[in-house]
Amino acid sequence: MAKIKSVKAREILASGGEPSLQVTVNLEGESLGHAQGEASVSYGASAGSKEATVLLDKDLKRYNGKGMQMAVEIINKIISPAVVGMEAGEQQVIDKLMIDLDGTETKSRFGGNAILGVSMSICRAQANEEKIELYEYLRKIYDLKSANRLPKPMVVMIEGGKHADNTTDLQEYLVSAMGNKSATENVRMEMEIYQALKKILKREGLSINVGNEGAFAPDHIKNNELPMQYLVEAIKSVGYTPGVDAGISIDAAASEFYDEKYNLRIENKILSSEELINYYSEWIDKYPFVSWEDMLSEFDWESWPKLLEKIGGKFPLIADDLTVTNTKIWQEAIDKKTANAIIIKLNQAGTVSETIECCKLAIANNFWTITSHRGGGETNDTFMVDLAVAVGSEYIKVGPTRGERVEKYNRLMRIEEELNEK
Ligand code: 2PG
Ligand code: MG
Repeated sequence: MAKIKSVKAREILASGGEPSLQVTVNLEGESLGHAQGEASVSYGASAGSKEATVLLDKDLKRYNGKGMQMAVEIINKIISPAVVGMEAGEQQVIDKLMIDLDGTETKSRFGGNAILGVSMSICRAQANEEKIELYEYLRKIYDLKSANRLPKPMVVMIEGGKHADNTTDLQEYLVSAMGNKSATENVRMEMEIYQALKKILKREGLSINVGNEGAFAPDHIKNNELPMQYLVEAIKSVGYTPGVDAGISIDAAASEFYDEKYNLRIENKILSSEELINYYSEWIDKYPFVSWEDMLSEFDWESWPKLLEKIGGKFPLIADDLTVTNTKIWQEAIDKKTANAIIIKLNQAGTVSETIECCKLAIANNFWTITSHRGGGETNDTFMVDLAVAVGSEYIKVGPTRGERVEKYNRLMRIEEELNEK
């Protein structure tokens, strides 16, 4: 056992060039050479309304009000004195203490960003102290029984919505690996498909500039269905079979185009929930889908069960903005037959312990977890990959290019290498 010696936070830059937080934790035990843990926190561009709060400074003279100096102060002056001296191995106790000290439903006092930064870095410090990999440590302390099956990549290939300008209304079109290939082979396949897609978009006269997540963000694409045709063509063009080697996933992030009705801007259509469900339904048997995510708004709960019924068990309907990695809301979603898979994002929950509790609820119900990156404010931290391995996520959802994204796939392949050497 080792006690926490110091906790120190600082402002860093996240992928969009705006601030985020990094936290460094040192443990006592000089003789063992001071284990240290460091973590940085990501945040989203199209966040769900019930996510843990991202505490921002609101000082308009710095970073347009998006600085995180207040969160840094809270960590250094309030959280640090409270946790220094505690056993770093008592992750659940430490997380609970921070939740109680904050005392609000959405961590609005300390900020979910502040609390999570401390939670993740303590976790890493103790894993380092025990000289085991982070995913092994998570399995150990949360008693996770998942096999050494690695998550498959779900790669954002085309992005629109809030992640790019003048492109699709739906936020993400993804290629999800299928079958039993190794993680490394899955990554290779995905990247070959990505490169093939580039050629197809060029041929179509569409831009190959990329959006927030490193996926293509073609300007002025004619409708919301075309990307799926391009993805199927791209999969085939490099010798893979759609529906066997790789399928298609969509994240509509529909809350972003909902205001009592759904506004499909690029098609000049304003649809009721029922009309949108019918619009989507025509795609069900037309494309090799692996999953659909947030096809309806988080403010349109009643319509979700209808869509789930339409899908009829052909593939899972994933909740993200709807359930925001929150065990209580996820339980409600399960009870009301609203969704049957969940996106997992550490910063939506705000502590490692709550994130894993939410995963456990999915595991107990035999539902997929899909551990995910964030849109606008991602960092180079790869904690989410270890988390996905520890809880046995079916997929990790991450963009295909840009350093902060490929870092996740590199970590996945590294874990595979380590497991193979065992
Ligand atoms: C999503 C994510 C990640 P954001 O909606 O699933 O792709 O986007 O982080 O902007 O919420
Ligand atoms: Mg989403």
